[in-house]
Amino acid sequence: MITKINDLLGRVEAFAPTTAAEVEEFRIKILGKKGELTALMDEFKSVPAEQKRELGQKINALKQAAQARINELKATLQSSAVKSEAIDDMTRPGSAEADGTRHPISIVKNQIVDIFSRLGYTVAEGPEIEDDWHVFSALNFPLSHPARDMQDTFFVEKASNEPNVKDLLLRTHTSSIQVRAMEHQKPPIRIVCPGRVFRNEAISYRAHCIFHQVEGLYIDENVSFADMKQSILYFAKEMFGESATIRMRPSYFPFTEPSAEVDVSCNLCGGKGCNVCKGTGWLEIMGCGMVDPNVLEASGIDSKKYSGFAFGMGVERIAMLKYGVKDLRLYFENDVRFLHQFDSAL
Ligand code: 2U9
Repeated sequence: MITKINDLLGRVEAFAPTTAAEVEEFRIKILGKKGELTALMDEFKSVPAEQKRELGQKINALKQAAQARINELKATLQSSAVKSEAIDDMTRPGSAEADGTRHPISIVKNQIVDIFSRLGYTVAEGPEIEDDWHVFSALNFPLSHPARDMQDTFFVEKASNEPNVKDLLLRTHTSSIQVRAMEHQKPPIRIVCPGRVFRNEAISYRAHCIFHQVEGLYIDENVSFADMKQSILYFAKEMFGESATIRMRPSYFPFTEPSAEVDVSCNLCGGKGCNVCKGTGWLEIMGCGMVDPNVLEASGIDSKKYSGFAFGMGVERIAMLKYGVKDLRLYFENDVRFLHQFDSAL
């Protein structure tokens, strides 16, 4: 019996298969119910008692060695099979990955910027974390204005009690970019300022605490309200179609005087009145006005020599009107089923 055990051990150690199927065949032959090792175990039952200890140990060692060898061979042959399959055919085409598409807010932001760049505006950008001066004081906001309140604006906690460290906040509009431009440039200034803004608002289908604006500023000698009206009409026609018309309603902003809200004729009903324009035939698209002389002076521009106009619009709102999106939160969820519906070419 000892010869049979040693012989089987030798064959297990020398076994060198090339496929996993050969290993399985070998396993059945040795360890299977009718296999050689099972037969040896049966034979072991009738060996004399004084040989049982030595032979029992040898059979156990053989069983363990056979099992370990078979497991090892299975693992190596399976992983090399996967590898050889992977490099099987170098000319096989790869699996197609779906292309991403540009986010609708980026598409519309780029369209707005492109339209104004055709009127000679250049793009200016600025920091999202700002100071009180560039967001409020330089823009003629009175100290009691509600926007300066914690309820409406996100303030950044100071890391130290240094009296010289300015109060920092997340910009509530991109107007701070225009203030910085006026501080560093002499007129003529003709800029569009796209960017993210932050307001402490409860999130709903029509409001979010983060949104995107594009604002514009044009300062030179003799810039008039008529120049502003014509520039905005050009924008409305480029954005909403040649048949678009605009109307202006008087409004109030601390940084412009006079100020106006701009409506565009509803492109869905052609001005007749529908549920999108709530029966009025008009859709509000932006605010605008002549830059308040106080604002020009605060940034070192002579308000006797120069005048200018400014405008501001929410990109989400323009995109909602253009694409008929009813819930603003969709822009922030990044669900590809929503995002893939917009043109990726822009
Ligand atoms: C400077 C001077 C004037 C920017 C302007 C508006 C009117 C306006 C809102 C539209 C919807 C913001 O996104 S919104 O909530 N904006 O109505 N913004 S005039 O006026 C400026 C900016 C900078 C130095």
